Amino acid sequence: MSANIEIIKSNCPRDCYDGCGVSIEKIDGRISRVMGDESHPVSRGRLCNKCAIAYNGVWQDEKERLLYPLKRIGEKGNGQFERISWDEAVNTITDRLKADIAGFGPESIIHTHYSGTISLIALLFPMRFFLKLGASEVDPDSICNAAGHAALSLLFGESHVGFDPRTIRDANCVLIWGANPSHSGPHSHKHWFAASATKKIVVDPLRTKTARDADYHLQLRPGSDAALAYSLLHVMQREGLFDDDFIRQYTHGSEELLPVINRCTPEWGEQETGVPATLIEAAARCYAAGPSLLWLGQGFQRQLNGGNCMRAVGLLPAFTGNIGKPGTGFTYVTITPGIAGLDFDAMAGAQLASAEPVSVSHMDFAEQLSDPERFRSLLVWNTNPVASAPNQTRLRDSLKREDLFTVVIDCFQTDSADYADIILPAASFLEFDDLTFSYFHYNIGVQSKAMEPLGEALPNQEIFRRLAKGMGYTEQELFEADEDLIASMLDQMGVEGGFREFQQRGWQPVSAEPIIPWADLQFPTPSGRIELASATAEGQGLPRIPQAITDRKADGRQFRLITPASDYRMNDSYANDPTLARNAGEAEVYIHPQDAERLGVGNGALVTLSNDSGSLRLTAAIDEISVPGVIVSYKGRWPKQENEHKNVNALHTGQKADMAGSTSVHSTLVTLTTP
Ligand SMILES: Nc1nc2c(c(=O)[nH]1)N[C@H]1C(S)=C(S)[C@@H](COP(=O)(O)OP(=O)(O)OC[C@H]3O[C@@H](n4cnc5c(=O)[nH]c(N)nc54)[C@H](O)[C@@H]3O)O[C@H]1N2
Ligand SMILES: Nc1nc2c(c(=O)[nH]1)N[C@H]1C(S)=C(S)[C@@H](COP(=O)(O)OP(=O)(O)OC[C@H]3O[C@@H](n4cnc5c(=O)[nH]c(N)nc54)[C@H](O)[C@@H]3O)O[C@H]1N2
Ligand code: SF4
Ligand SMILES: [Mo]
Repeated sequence: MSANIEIIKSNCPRDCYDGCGVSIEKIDGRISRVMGDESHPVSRGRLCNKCAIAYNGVWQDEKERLLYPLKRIGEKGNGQFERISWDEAVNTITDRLKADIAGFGPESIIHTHYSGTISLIALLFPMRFFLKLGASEVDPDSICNAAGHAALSLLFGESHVGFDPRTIRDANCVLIWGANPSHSGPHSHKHWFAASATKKIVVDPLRTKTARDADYHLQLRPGSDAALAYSLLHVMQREGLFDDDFIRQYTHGSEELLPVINRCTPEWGEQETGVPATLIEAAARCYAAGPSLLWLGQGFQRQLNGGNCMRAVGLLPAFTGNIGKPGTGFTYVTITPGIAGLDFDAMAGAQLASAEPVSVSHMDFAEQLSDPERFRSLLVWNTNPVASAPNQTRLRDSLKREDLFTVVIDCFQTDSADYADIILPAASFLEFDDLTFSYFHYNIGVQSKAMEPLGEALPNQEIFRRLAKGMGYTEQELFEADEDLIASMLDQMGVEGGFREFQQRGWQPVSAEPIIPWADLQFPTPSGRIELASATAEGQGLPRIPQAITDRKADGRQFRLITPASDYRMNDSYANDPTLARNAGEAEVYIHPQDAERLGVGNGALVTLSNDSGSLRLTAAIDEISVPGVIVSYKGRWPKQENEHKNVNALHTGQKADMAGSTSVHSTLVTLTTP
């Protein structure tokens, strides 16, 4: 008898620039392989080397997945649990939440969440529950990209609308500033960036694969981005490369910046940034000649002056008129469904909020959670803060509080789940229908159910429907069915034919022809122009104009530790996959040969990094990826899989960037000692 082979199209809902098309092969009703969708323009038939392994590994492995609701039976943190029913779990949680509300108010309940999945319903629907509840929230973007959003909003009035990558066909130059798509968006790197015939400039303190594939690599010292941006502007102005008409008509406040631009010669820039003046000149000419695309990474705003850096780099398109025309513009974190017409606020239940929720930065979370007067209950979903958040040691101490009631919702038994009173098992993206998007390219897609949820796992949205029922809520938005949510979102985004038909296609661009954002050159700022100088900034206690400043340099005893996206890890998702763990090897720190020689550290030696937040032992890898004074270790390990049950976030101090209470993780300073 011949086997019955079926192919189901889906898309990857990880927090990744690529948003790959997925093809799920089923033989006789069982998933035999999860692969890349050959028709998808970004992934072109391949998943990344992380998901190709984990989607065929731990995601389908009953021994690795959370299967049932669990209640804690041991000490907090030691991971001993016993199975309970969904009814018992829901009742235990809602009884506690009701008691907290009655005794201490809804703000005493806090939830933390991020982008474990970004499929739209699983990402947004749970917010309805929390807004109705009136719970406090850990500001999600403060762990990732909040400073950049705040900075771009000051300049352009909006930060979620980026260039359409298809317009690279009209560009002569692509400038990637502080992103490393060779890791963080590997298909976009390969097919969009490396394969393009445009001139390529990369600004990164590390010699990443993205940097190696560029014509010009400006290997600046971390935190010197604003100085570099100003010296690029100096060269452009000196050589008559500014678009004076554009500046006059569409920008506000340029005259306030000119004296600074005049001062910032490329020779000064070389001193401040370490980038040779001749390279600054060449890059300035290349970008200003245009049409040029500017990819603003999330990496470079994770610095103490990250907001200022983003404001300064955002000046480049404004002074050169590289915006609003084919082959120009910038991208940061583009919310494609929003461009297609999706009302995010309504999906996330904004109408259910009776007051603005109390918001706490991730940078303050560990400390504030230690206060019993402030927070009584914690719900963790779509995130694993013990692995990803700052102040790891402090956070663990707070999570150990006996009087804190903690619920963790995840697909896997993470380090954070080990501290839960109740664990709820989340269904994976293979197990329910939804819609997906990318925050780089202009496609939206389906997420297709290809198997029954393992054990008694449920999608986030169903979990929150059950909790809403347990709370006695009656608003219909809290119970809307997936089919209706999907139909409504497709309708808003103008996708024709319904979900089943969309599943046959798998994905589609939000428009047949590339979209040119800001073509009308109207910007949603107070002046309607690009605000180079900003009264709004001043009102927020920030400088009116971006400052030409540089972060302190590491002083010879201290190192600047950068912990960016790893090729082997997707944040801290599925780090429990044994094949991936083998491929990732042991945790290493990359040290420049000059520093290694000075300190007498050999390849493979154990070194200890320490600062006020903690210490971490890592294996030294002597490598020229960085500049002297800068060391690198990749993010995404599960503490419990490491020797000391810690990862790099034991060193993340939680010091805030200059804007939006955002992370400064790439500004981390450490001392390095040998045992
Ligand atoms: N040192 C250092 N630390 C960093 C960073 C850095 O650059 N350096 N980067 C920061 C950044 S940018 C980010 S975004 C954060 C990310 O940090 P996290 O939010 O912790 O990481 P994720 O891997 O996105 O997702 C977390 C969890 O979501 C779970 N999950 C997946 N699908 C579902 C689902 O459908 N439902 C539920 N309930 N859970 C699901 C996964 O199993 C995983 O455990 O880390 C930050 N931490
Ligand atoms: N494989 C993989 N892909 C991922 C993730 C992952 O963990 N693994 N995480 C996802 C998430 S949540 C996010 S937010 C994105 C992040 O992806 P990116 O936006 O690429 O950000 P990072 O990886 O943090 O850092 C990118 C680059 O910024 C550089 N950088 C650090 N400090 C500075 C500086 O001071 N100036 C400049 N110019 N550059 C600097 C780093 O050296 C690094 O090469 O990736 C997503 N994609
Ligand atoms: S994590 Fe990114 S690169 Fe990997 S399959 Fe998903 S979308 Fe593609
Ligand atoms: Mo992120």
